[in-house]
Amino acid sequence: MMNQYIDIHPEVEKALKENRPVVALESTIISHGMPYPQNVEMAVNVENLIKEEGAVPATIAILGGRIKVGLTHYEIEHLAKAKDVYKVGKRDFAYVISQKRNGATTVSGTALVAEMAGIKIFATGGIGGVHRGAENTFDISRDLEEVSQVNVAVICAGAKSILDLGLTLEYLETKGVEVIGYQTQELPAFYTRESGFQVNYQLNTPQEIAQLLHAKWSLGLTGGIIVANPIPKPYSMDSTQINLAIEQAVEEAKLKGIKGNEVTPYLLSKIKNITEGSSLESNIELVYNNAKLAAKIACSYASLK
Ligand code: PSU
Ligand code: MN
Repeated sequence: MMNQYIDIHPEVEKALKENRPVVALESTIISHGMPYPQNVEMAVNVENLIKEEGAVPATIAILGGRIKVGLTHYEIEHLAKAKDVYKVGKRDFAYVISQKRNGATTVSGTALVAEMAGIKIFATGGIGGVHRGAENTFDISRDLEEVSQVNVAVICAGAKSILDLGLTLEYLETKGVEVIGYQTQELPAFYTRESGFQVNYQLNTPQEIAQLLHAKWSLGLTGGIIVANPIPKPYSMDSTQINLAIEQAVEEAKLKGIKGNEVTPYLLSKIKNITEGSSLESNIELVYNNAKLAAKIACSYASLK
């Protein structure tokens, strides 16, 4: 046992020992990103898709003060239903653990635990970033800082335009995080395949992404990368419609004085209501798409070592 506060699921531990591919998954998306019961269905399906690709899923969360790397179905169900779940990034771990509470890890929290466990590949929906108006609010997600510090590749569908995508790219550049477009030169914006912004580099196969990771980490260039994987065409939303919904949600959050770590969950649920649920369907499909790509990258990476 590498740390007295961490429980690694036996299947995950075995895979890690044998250098077999493992994909980390976050839990904020379950507890604070989607409503019940769609959240459980999504979480279970994602794990199955990763297994079908030949990798081992490891959903990460805190239960009763224990960091769990790999959850049982019962634990996923509990996390999806419970109301007393903290949203956990770096600053929240010590409190939630020492007080024996439940916590759902964000991209930053999950990346941190993945690093502790030795998991290199992590699939999610979207990452946090620099919020619009950050020049006044200083609201910049811990996700960016954490990804720049841990040796973990994050596979996502880009970032939502609830964020300032231009500033988010600048921040990542400062931190030395490369943004790789999977089969695209344009940064996808979560619900849509286009954003008007360019990625740093386009790569077209999981093998090439695994080779990039190998080169980066073999050279001792610490930190993660972002793989931006566009939402599949049949589920991508109309830009005008989704951007109107986002504008409206951002405006309402401002009027209501929503702040800090409540901003992102508030915006997500508002956007879902405004689009009458169609944003939720898109959100779920893009997570599946990212999980499959992440598993393929993990398999390629494992074969390189
Ligand atoms: N984007 C989504 N769904 C989510 C999140 C982001 O489309 O559930 C979650 C992720 O866990 C991400 C977190 O790490 O929100 C970022 O929150 P904040 O902006 O407070 O850093
Ligand atoms: Mn924030």
